[in-house]
Amino acid sequence: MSAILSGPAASSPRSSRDAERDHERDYQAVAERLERRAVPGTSAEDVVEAVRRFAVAVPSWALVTGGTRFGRFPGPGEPRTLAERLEDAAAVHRFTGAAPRVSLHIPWDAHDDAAAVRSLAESLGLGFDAMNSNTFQDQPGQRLSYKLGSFSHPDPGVRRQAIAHHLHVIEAGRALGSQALSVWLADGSSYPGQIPLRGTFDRVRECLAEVYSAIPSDWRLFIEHKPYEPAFYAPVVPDWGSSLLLAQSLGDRAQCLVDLGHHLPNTNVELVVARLLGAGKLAGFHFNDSKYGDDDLTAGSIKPYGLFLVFHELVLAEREHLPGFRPAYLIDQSHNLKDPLEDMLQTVDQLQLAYAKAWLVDHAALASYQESGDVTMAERTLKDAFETDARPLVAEARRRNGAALDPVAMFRTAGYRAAKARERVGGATRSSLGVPDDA
Ligand code: LRH
Ligand code: MN
Repeated sequence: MSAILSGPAASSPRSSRDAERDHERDYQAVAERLERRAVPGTSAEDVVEAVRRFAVAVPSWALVTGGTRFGRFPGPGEPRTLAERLEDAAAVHRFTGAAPRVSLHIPWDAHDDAAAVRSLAESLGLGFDAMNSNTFQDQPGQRLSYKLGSFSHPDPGVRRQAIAHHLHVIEAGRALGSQALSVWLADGSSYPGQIPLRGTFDRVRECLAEVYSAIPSDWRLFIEHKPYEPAFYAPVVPDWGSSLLLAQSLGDRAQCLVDLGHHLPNTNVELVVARLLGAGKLAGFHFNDSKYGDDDLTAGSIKPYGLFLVFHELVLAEREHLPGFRPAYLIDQSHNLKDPLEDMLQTVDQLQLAYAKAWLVDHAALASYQESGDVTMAERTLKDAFETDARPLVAEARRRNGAALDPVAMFRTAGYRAAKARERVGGATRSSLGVPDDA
């Protein structure tokens, strides 16, 4: 598979041969510069092979237009069923070579024939990553409401119902070959005095302990913190500290998942990552970007240096073979304006790029400047990697993985969306968040 356009700015489409030749020249240029730089472990070949191993899971819920409470503007040809969502997830892998797994959300991806879903996924070259539970919405016919919480709810009946839901999600995941349960709770309060701040946390710990005891021995439990929304005063799990307390109280296979958008403005997220890595409790990530709140924008679109600094902490841990280092890389975005698949392709590209740049860091020099207190040179060493144009390295990694030099260009040239628009006629696509269509 080869790109037609070389570089997003290209005004007129170029033949794939032209694009290939441009790519080879760009690759040679950066390979020559890295050779001259002669930093062990950071040659073009080293970085390309590292990026070839990088993989991220696609969230099923971001394959349709998301929307906000003010509206949703879906486009033509969006997936209407789990099968069509798997088809589109497979397209992300085909165009990028780096998205071999999909992460499902129950009941948004509820299905009654797991064997059929599993064999369809396998036929599409896809596996299943973490399963996501949902006690932040009431389902039709649900006996007890989660309006005032789930695991923290004052009514033990609601807590039991929420535990039963999680056991159901584990069963669904076991049948699909998933090995992780990811739990984000909307539990919390919007007014002072509404809930007992310690009691609700204790209830959550007790319920999570029951769920933890039910996960298969080769599974992990991911706990996701969030500083606000829909609770606008005191979420029960607002920050990494609360998540870490829970994970440490549950056991080794309970860890903390970092959704990049779940931090108050100006939070040093890479520092949070370093703390969780140091505690051996980093589950992994929900990658996205944000300017203000949980905006769920394209990763790297607002704070690319911040994303690089997160990957710098991850590559440090990977190179040190940090014990227990097995981060799950997942995307969690809500695509409101762009084509959901184009947004996903851009996202995977940005993650590959941040990872490649983190591999380019001259770690030995950085460590020596840090030890000698040479602040300027320590910072410059990081910036040198970040400011290196690693795009040809990432494109080359994709090419060697049988994917596109430029996934978005290939997606457009292939006319994937137009073909789906012709195929997928009728039957509403509904946003997972139940946002009404403005179409
Ligand atoms: C909560 C969250 C969580 C998902 C949901 C779709 O904001 O990040 O990870 O379950 O988005
Ligand atoms: Mn998330």
